Amino acid sequence: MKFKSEIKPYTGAAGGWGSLEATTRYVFDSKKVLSNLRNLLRVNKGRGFDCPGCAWGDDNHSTFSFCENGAKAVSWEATRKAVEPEFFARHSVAKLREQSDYFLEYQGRLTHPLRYNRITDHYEPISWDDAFSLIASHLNGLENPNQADFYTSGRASNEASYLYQVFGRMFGTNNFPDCSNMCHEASGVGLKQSIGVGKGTIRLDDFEKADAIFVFGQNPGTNHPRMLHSLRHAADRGAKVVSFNTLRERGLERFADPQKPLEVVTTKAGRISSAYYQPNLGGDMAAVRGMVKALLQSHRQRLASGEPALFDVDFIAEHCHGIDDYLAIVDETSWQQITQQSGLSEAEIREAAGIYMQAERVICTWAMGVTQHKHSVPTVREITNLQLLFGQLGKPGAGLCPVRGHSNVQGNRTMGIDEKAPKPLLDNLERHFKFTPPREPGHNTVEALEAMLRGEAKVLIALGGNLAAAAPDTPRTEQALSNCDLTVQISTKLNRSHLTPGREALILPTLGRTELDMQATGSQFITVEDSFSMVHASEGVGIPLSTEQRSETAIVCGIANAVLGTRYLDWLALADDYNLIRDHIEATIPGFTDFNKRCDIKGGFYLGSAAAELTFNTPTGKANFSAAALPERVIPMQHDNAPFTLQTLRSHDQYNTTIYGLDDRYRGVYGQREVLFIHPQDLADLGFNEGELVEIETLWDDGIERKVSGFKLVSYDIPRGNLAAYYPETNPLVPLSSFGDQTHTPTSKSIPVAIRRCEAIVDTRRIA
Ligand SMILES: Nc1nc2c(c(=O)[nH]1)N[C@H]1C(S)=C(S)[C@@H](COP(=O)(O)OP(=O)(O)OC[C@H]3O[C@@H](n4cnc5c(=O)[nH]c(N)nc54)[C@H](O)[C@@H]3O)O[C@H]1N2
Ligand SMILES: Nc1nc2c(c(=O)[nH]1)N[C@H]1C(S)=C(S)[C@@H](COP(=O)(O)OP(=O)(O)OC[C@H]3O[C@@H](n4cnc5c(=O)[nH]c(N)nc54)[C@H](O)[C@@H]3O)O[C@H]1N2
Ligand SMILES: [Mo]
Repeated sequence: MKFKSEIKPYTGAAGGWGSLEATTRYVFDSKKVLSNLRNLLRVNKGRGFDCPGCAWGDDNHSTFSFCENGAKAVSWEATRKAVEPEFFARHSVAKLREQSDYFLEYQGRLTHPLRYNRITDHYEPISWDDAFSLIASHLNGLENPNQADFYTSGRASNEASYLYQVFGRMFGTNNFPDCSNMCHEASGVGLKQSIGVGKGTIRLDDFEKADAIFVFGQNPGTNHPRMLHSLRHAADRGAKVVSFNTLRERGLERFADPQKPLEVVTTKAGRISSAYYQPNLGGDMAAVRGMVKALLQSHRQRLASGEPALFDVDFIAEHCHGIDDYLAIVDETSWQQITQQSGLSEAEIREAAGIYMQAERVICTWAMGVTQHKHSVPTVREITNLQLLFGQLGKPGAGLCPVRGHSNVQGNRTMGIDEKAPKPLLDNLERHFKFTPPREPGHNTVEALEAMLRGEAKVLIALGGNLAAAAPDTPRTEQALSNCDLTVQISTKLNRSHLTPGREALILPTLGRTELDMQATGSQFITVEDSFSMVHASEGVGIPLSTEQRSETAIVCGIANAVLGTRYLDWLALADDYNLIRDHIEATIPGFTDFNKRCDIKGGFYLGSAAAELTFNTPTGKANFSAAALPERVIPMQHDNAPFTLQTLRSHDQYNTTIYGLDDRYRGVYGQREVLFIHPQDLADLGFNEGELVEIETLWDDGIERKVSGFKLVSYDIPRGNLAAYYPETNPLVPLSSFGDQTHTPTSKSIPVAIRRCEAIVDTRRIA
């Protein structure tokens, strides 16, 4: 395949023609056009299947409820291309390692269980029974169950992830590292401390009632395209959408609705953001603190002149704890520190505060621009502080909304994929299944990798995902995986993690969510939970490519049966009938009463949120203000001054480590991924030209060299001193030892770096 690489600014709106054209191009590229389209039409409809794209909710009213990137995800899964055993006979693992992630993905679906042969360096077919026995012999041979790690990526269904954690705990460990550890961990931790529940408080239709929506550190045009509909409709009826984003993101500026044909034809595009602020990387806590400082001043002025209070003093008195300490720290925080850290002027921050104050009902949303920093927990809590001051909880059109990533990552946590399992969950499992679950916390993702590096963790089982490419510090992550005695990847597609096998390794091919899941009692459906705590059923329709592929649920049951036998549970009976699994969920997880019956409710059922009902399950029984000082510096530093801070983000043509294509249309990048966005004046000061190639080096004092080279400079609307480049290519730059306080989330959005010109660059990887 040949790619023409060019950089040209995108002038259209997000959504619109470009979006439709790209969707159909992707669908028609794949060989099974008709069934692909039929699949698309059923996404999120009736029972149908849940879009494996993102965790945004469904409104259930538009006829075409899919977005361009959901369409890509579906058609990518529905490809009829297959990587069969002959492919692995032809290519050694060493040879495959020379290929790009794009090449690996493009080979198609995995169809047979495979076992790595260390002597030949090739994967070879293995029967399912032999694969399960191999896993059992490794796991049962460990000195201690904590030598095993059970990773989960957020696509796994409620049923599969529930059984997976039950199995892991019966086996004896709480080692459940998951993608959430690298993602929204800070939202869970921060919200739990502030409002007693680690989830958002709003529902999808709250967007129809909000007067203002503040969007922090998020790029919905690419990553949650269906959110653009909500933002666009809100903007159309006069609500203010205020964006805080380090980059100018096209999708936050204008959006044409591809689901309204007329609009597409006329290319009329609605403006989304009424105000757009570009803080420094990591500057959001300071920005919000500044807004509160300005609002506090108005509040006091009002009180002094006998006017009604600006803050919701009744709400604060009745529902909140810690207001005095918080306001004291706001008073202590200087404007100088606020403007220096946020990179925004006092005037800009006062303007944002002005918009906030005019709105009766406010929603705050956020994603990775907030959660992947060292001080992400206090940042999430600062956003919560702002909302609490104005009583923006427990009323329609208002609240807190961390916008999740993977389509079922929130459900995974609800189902107990949690290395720090809450006591009530363990108590319930103990009571219901009559075993003694381990009580000490297990490994999160960074701790699991460290344990593998030290040789303490010996077996890794991965229920989806691509740890080798998704985790930080690539060479060390790869070393960690290779150190294992056994790595097991339950996957749909070939990826980098298969190419860093442990001493022994298995690839177990699984069905995707769009596919028919036929078991002994008939076709099965699974359930998922979206960002708005809505649980709904999802049933695939596509005919699986191979009879050897198994559902994730069946694979988990097969492993558990081989390892534990029927001592606690008849695992194979559960795999035959997922209703039985849902009965166990009902018996052990709060909120799932009548689970099987409620799966028939169209659009799903709401799990409820205590905080949204103003019940705060915190130790104080109230919503807690957080009186944290601003961090000493916004980026984690070991050197005194790094010239630049780098964020690593997603392009339009990727789903995390899955690379669909090499374009990033809204940012005007075509046919390439190794680009570095930089402010034009920084470029000029360095004496570099646009298009020149540079080497990027992390400044971190642990004696390890971290560099990537051959990145093309692209001048961009970004604050000075800030840079941006795509993940996963830049993961070699993120130190494993640089993570968020209280979260262990790699600081993927704030890496201290230097750049220098690199002369010749030899690209050894081939595209296709
Ligand atoms: N198509 C598609 N959809 C996806 C995914 C995908 O890869 N592709 N991934 C899924 C997953 S797992 C997740 S977690 C979500 C991710 O969704 P996002 O969080 O939107 O993903 P990123 O690309 O990491 O974008 C981060 C955004 O925050 C901005 N930003 C970065 N740092 C800062 C900061 O310090 N302050 C502010 N104010 N802004 C900042 C960046 O400029 C960028 O716009 O999307 C999900 N949906
Ligand atoms: N530098 C940097 N690093 C990051 C981030 C960042 O912004 N910057 N973001 C982080 C975030 S937010 C996340 S969530 C993680 C993502 O980390 P992961 O969830 O581990 O990675 P993915 O790329 O989503 O996993 C893709 C693989 O999952 C498998 N797969 C796809 N669908 C299915 C399915 O239905 N079942 C099963 N069993 N397997 C399936 C395929 O084999 C595919 O190759 O990466 C994190 N890493
Ligand atoms: Mo994520």
